[in-house]
Amino acid sequence: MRVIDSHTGGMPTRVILDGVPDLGTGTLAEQARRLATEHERFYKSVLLEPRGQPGMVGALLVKPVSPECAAGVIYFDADAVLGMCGHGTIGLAVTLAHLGRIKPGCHKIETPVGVVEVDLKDDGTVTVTNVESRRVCKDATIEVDGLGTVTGDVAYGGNWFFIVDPSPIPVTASNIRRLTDAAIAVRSAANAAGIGGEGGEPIDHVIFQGPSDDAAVHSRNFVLCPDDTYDRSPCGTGSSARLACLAAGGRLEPGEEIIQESVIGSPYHLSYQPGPNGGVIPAISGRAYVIAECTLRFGALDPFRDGIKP
Ligand code: PYC
Repeated sequence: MRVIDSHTGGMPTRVILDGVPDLGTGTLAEQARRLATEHERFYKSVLLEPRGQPGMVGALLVKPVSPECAAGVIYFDADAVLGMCGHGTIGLAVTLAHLGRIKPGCHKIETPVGVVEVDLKDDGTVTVTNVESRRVCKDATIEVDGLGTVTGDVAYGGNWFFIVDPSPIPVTASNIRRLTDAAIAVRSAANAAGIGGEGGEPIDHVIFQGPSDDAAVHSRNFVLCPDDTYDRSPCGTGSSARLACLAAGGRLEPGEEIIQESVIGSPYHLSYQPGPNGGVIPAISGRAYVIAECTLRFGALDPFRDGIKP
């Protein structure tokens, strides 16, 4: 299986070029469901150690259903198939350019949750225009083991987020272990309380927002992913959900640009335009770098062929 690895603000993406199971026909959402239910062993084996690394997101290239799209992609982490992935889309654009499949300019990419657009600049900066994002609940209150009462917003940005602002724990790299444990507890409590999307979708990511040390930066975030790793980037879908909350709260005007940094200090430039259904259309700008081109091997005698299961 040939793959190309990149990182976006430190967050790895593995684009899979070939050697993948047949996901059949139908929409990308249907193909993503098949990947999640019928090929769990396969997709986890691509990302789990020793073949993969913590935090890594896989990007499975598929034929787009919509002919206007340059590519179709299904993202997944080591625990779940994702609706969308912002850092992965920045990594994908840089990888497709590396392969000579796209040139600088605007390109549409099809994902299970809809068509997104990438604008690849000559200097390698990529702006992702994401699917419409929205806040669905303000100030939901939950009781969390070890933290007490926690209040947060529920928002959609291509995945489902519970956003706690301000964070109960300072958002610093030295606190990553504590932040991870607290975010796992928040996600469990939110899901146990039945808090999630309008259609009953569970919370898959948790965000803690805190201040940055840099006056030019709007805020710093910590983002917990479904596989219990943290996002090294500021999380494109999480930043989209955050923009929806800022817009709904009247805290950011359309077109106004802010910088969001991750817990390790990686920046994204963010802005939005009003969406057709009352939400926002987010624009997320960042950079990615290709770091490896390799062939993955799955030896029949390898006791860790499927990866080390946590
Ligand atoms: O950038 O949207 C994102 C993302 C989701 C999970 C990891 N990164």
